Amino acid sequence: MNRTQPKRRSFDAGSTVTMLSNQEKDCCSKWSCCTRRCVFITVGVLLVLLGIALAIALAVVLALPSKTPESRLCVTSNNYTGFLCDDRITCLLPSQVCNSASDCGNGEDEASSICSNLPKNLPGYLIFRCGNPTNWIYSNLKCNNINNCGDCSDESQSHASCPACGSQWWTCTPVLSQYCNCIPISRCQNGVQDCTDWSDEYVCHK
Ligand SMILES: [Ca+2]
Ligand SMILES: [Ca+2]
Ligand SMILES: [Ca+2]
Repeated sequence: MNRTQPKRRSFDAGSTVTMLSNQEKDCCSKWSCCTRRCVFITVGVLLVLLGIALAIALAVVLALPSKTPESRLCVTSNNYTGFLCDDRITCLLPSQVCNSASDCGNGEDEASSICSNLPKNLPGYLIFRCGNPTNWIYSNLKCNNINNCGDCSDESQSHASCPACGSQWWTCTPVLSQYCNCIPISRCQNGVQDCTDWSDEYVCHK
């Protein structure tokens, strides 16, 4: 006796999956019926896009030139605060900067970025403000016993904190306005009055 097996309803897994995927695709455009899988996909895509945006922003920031100028402060062989050339070795005296002579290998000591509006664009450590603040001198000319400011404020103890005249100088009130508190000892007993009290000719000995 032939028994007829009841026909089973075929189940096409592939078509079912395809059908569900299409439903999910439709759901992705409708938030109200969005499936959990759809949410995960959407969040994942957003995170990837955010990561790309952050990477681009970081690359742009790193590619930008630093706005902080590189320090050129250095100390010269005779202990003046100076200007460091691009070679990171040569240290110029302040008075060698913006003096119309190229002293650094690449001429960076005469660059218009620092020399175009003196002394405004010069680093502050290269200049000294005189008693009259509209006047200025290069800082290495302070306390050199020469009247560079014109009012001797660059040689005064009170304004410039200068030490006493050194051993190669004779302390007196000079006749010549180029000196302030002393004269070079080489001018003692030279037959010319250099001190108002004549001490350079009668007291000082070379
Ligand atoms: Ca120069
Ligand atoms: Ca001086
Ligand atoms: Ca003299």
